[in-house]
Amino acid sequence: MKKIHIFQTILIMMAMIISVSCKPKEPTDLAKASIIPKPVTVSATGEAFTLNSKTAIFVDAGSDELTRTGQYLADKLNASTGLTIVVNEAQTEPGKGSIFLTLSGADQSLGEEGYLLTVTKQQVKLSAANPAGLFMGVQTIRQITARDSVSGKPGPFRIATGTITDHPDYSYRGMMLDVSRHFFGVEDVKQVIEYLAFYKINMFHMHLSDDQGWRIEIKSWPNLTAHGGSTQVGGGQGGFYTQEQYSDIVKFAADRYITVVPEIDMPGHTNAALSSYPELNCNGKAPDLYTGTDVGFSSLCTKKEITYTFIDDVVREISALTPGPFFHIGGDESHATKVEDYIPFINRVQDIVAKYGKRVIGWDEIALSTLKPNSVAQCWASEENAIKAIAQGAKILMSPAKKAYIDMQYDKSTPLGLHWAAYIEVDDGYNWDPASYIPGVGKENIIGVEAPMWTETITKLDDIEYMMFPRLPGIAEIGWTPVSMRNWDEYKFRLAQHAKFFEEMDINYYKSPRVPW
Ligand code: IFG
Repeated sequence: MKKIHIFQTILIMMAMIISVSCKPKEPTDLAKASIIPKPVTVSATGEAFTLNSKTAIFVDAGSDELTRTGQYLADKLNASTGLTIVVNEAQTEPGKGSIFLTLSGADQSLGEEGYLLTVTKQQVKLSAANPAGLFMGVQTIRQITARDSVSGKPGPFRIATGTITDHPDYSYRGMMLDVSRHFFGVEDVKQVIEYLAFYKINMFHMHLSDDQGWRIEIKSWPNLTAHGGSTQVGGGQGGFYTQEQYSDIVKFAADRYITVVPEIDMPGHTNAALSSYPELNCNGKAPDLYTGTDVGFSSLCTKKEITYTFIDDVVREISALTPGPFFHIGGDESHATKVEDYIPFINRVQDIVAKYGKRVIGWDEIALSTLKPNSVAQCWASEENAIKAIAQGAKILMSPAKKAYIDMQYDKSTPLGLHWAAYIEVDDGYNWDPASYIPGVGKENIIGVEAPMWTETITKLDDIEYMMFPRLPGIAEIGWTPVSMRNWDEYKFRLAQHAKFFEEMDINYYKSPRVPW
């Protein structure tokens, strides 16, 4: 055979091998999809639904809320696939090739945020008893839509067929962002909220005041932001949210079924307020603004009536802008407040918060006071305080600094963060169970988990991303998936698969050596 023929034969064989190996691997095993948080039940049927230019989303007719969720899914799928999926109102049961979001036919036992996802070759059907459940299911659809089209043009994209029945273990799955030590503008905050939605986080706690900055406009006390919001750690220009901007953040979060929890830290961590109004100080003198990172040196004057007028105005104005049930009163590290003054202060502040219809959350030191039965102690440092809190009938929000503080360095080489509590590598942040972390504090005492991001060393969105990822997905799974179904040696492979999502969302994540990327 002439050489040319041999060469041609080899070329043809190579082309065949390449075409077979490049063919997107059919994602036909739904049980192998890398979903985080891990769903409660998944059963695969071994085929695939194909998304292409004919795919359309249908939602129950007559619901702006469902149309908004449908459009959210369309926008996300179109952005990642290049398709142009549109949203229609379903007058009747949609047919072949549809993605159907509906509130009918779902089991009420799935609760507020549960959903049932049924994928066949013909249709993707997402049903839930409540709109929040549909939104949670939408995140699952985003995660199981394989984007491995190598054709270079949109589609086809596939979703493995089967059924997912899912609902969260805890009702409070949160992240806190400290916008006081360093201020972050509305767009950065919205980007963080967008990331949280992808992992079914449903609570966003904003640490709005501290020694270094007051970050929320209070119309009756304008100097809090004019003066108290004018700087930050390191002396930068700081900043603050007008009430309109705060409301914009609240709505952006609510559209993603995320509830904002505002925190005004008191009586300690109040230098910015004290510097703004001399009358709030026991000696009538306003201290300078503070741009360092010490804690525990400031205290509102718990003996002065004007202090409670101030707090009443602040709680009233912020509560009026906050649809969520919680108001966080801080209460941590009040080393400059005598305990005999701290206790009646917290008691009185709880009454003020209740007057405005909100439920108190506070760092675990508030357990020293007489907690209202529906108050929540956020456990960060003291197991003793957690026990004191539940002894009073209060609930616990689990944020142990040694496990959940995502401002902690991963290890001693991490360029950002602190390590006073611990170095927290990705497996350390995943390998714990809130319901057995503190002896005597069981699941029945716990409303959920939250990952605080303190920002003494965090100055920009890239930094937030680096410390959030890849630990935040682990916190999300701890809050959603039953501990009996959680195992680091299995989770780490799912997490590794999420690198494609981090890259697609342009997230500056830490490539931990503990994860098999
Ligand atoms: N503890 C302080 C925070 C912050 C943190 C940094 C709490 C409740 C250390 N209080 O955590 O203000 O400085 O890791």
